[in-house]
Amino acid sequence: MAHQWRGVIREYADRLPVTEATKVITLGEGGTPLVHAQKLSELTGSTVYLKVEGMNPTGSFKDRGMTMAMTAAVEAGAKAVVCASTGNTSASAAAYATAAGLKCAVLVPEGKISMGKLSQAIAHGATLLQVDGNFDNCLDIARKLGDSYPVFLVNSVNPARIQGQKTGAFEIVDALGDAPDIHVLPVGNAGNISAYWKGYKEYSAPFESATAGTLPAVSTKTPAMWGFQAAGAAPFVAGHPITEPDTIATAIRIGNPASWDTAIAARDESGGFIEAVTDEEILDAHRWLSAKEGVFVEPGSAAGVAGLIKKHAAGEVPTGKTIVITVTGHGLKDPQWALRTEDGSEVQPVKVPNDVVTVASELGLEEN
Ligand code: AN7
Repeated sequence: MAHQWRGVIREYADRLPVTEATKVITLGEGGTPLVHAQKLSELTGSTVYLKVEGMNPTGSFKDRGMTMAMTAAVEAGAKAVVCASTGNTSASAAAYATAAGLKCAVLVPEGKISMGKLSQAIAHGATLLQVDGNFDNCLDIARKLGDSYPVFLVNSVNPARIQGQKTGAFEIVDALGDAPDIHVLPVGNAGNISAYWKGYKEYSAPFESATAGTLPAVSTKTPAMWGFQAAGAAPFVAGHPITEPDTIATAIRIGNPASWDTAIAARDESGGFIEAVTDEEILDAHRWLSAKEGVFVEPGSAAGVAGLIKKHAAGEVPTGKTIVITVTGHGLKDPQWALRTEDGSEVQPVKVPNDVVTVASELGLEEN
């Protein structure tokens, strides 16, 4: 009989802070495809895979953390949740709050989140407030609300979120049979790089399960973590927070990452780095993924691929290795970028009359 994936909490219950009695809030997140990236593999001479997180229920990796955060909110007896967001967290929080029967408030930077993400939060009935400020300002307010008002904070400063997101690393090791040599991903608020590193570390050593005793190590190694930020929003590259972050990749338009210390630890303990890619490099990688690999992502999600391509051009990507890149969100979140050509002009679909001969000629086809 076919096995229905049960969501990350039930699939990895013995490695998460839950018990048999926990009321699990899930939309079936996780279990996302690990796709062999043929052209990136050919380019680099390493075996490159894409962990396609756009396949989650709300179209981004945020759902892995949100199932845990919303489960924790219900366990804590919360009636309402709040988050700040560049868009994906708000979409996810809104959907999971609906599943949990909780009220949801989301704070987003005015004019700086994509239409798809805005639509999701509204569709799921969240109260959406557009703040006259950037994501970092929104997160400040959300934290203060969580501290001083009766609302439960579901941003990744809530450790439940990181617990859920670490399952991405588990799935990759389970699929490959061991950890990859290098793990590449975009870095914004830095929750995900922290979560993946936690997951890889936990899988590489015996694990004291709260419910199942000592679990044996699953992997023999851990990968080097390679993080990439947008050049206009690269506090880890600068070495300090940025007050006016700017990039077309609105998902990662973040100047003061909440998970600063854990991201630095992930970078340094793993023998990796966090570097920057320009908006043009991000858009080139976005185009590469859709046109060469068949995988449509939102611009921010392409930052990791942009970084790998840039590192390869600099001769700094080893051959013969296994490399996994997390592509974090779906292309339909922010589809307008696909309609922009390399020179920046708008793609104009060709109009034709209702006539097969003209259509065939337009397609360059000759009759058999
Ligand atoms: C597609 O939704 O911060 O480094 O508020 O949406 O864990 O923050 C989104 C971040 C990468 C960066 N890719 O991950 C939010 C938010 C996509 C994202 C990131 C985000 P983190």
